[in-house]
Amino acid sequence: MQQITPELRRWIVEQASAGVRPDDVLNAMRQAGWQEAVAVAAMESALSEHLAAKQAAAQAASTTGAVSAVPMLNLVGAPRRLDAGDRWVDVIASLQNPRVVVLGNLLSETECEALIESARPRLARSLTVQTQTGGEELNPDRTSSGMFFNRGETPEVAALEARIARLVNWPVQNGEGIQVLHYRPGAEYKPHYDYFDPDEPGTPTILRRGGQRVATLVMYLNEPMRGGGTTFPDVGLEVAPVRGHAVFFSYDRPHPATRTLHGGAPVIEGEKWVATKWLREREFV
Ligand code: PD2
Ligand code: ZN
Repeated sequence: MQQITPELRRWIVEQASAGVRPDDVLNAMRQAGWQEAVAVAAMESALSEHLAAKQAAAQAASTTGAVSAVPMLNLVGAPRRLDAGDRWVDVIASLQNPRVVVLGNLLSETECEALIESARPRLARSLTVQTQTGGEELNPDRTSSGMFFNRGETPEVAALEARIARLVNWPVQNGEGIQVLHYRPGAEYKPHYDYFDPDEPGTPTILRRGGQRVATLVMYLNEPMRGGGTTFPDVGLEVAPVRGHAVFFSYDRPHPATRTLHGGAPVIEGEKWVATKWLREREFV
């Protein structure tokens, strides 16, 4: 009786992956001198083993929460500026791992002022999503105050959302409403991840509204005199808060291996205003 060798198994999987029909694979094996029964048995075991391995890999990906695509700026060819539809946006710096891009001229001075003034009367002490329950809570690590705009709430907000969508190649519908945050001297946002911790009991409830967060854009609306940078402690990076600039970062799975730990450093002098846009895997409802 002929033996099914590892080489034969590999060859069978290669043929099947290349789209060769099972009958043609069998014929080729017969012509190469394999007995009919051995050829059939080899086909069945090689292909079922291959399928099981593929299913295990897919399962592993789904338990780590990995996503197949994330928002991305098109930096192919190292452009100095990017066409964001109604505005050219400057590329100031980028990092591959974690994926971080610093942008200039994303917002005009007038837009920054308008966002601050329309947010100001609606500010309340910032809450964070409570992953224990899916609700919201006061968080001592986050001493800013803030508010959310609804998506498309004003023509200015809608224009900014369309600009961001074009820039990062991600649908407007997948974005949460823009959040505006205000930090006074001493206020900070201690290092954290923006994705929802898959191990927390409230996370499945949060994910029903559009899946995981996969990217963040923090936009600077003014300039504190000192302090208030956005820090990435895993890589020792600090982005200075410059009016109209923004920092984009993405994460393809909800895991510290993405190195997207980041925080808002304490404001030392002056005040700090930012607008944050979080992007979800799917339509945010
Ligand atoms: O205000 C910031 O710099 C900052 C830092 C970290 C904002 C956020 N995270 C956020 O809104 O998630
Ligand atoms: Zn954050």
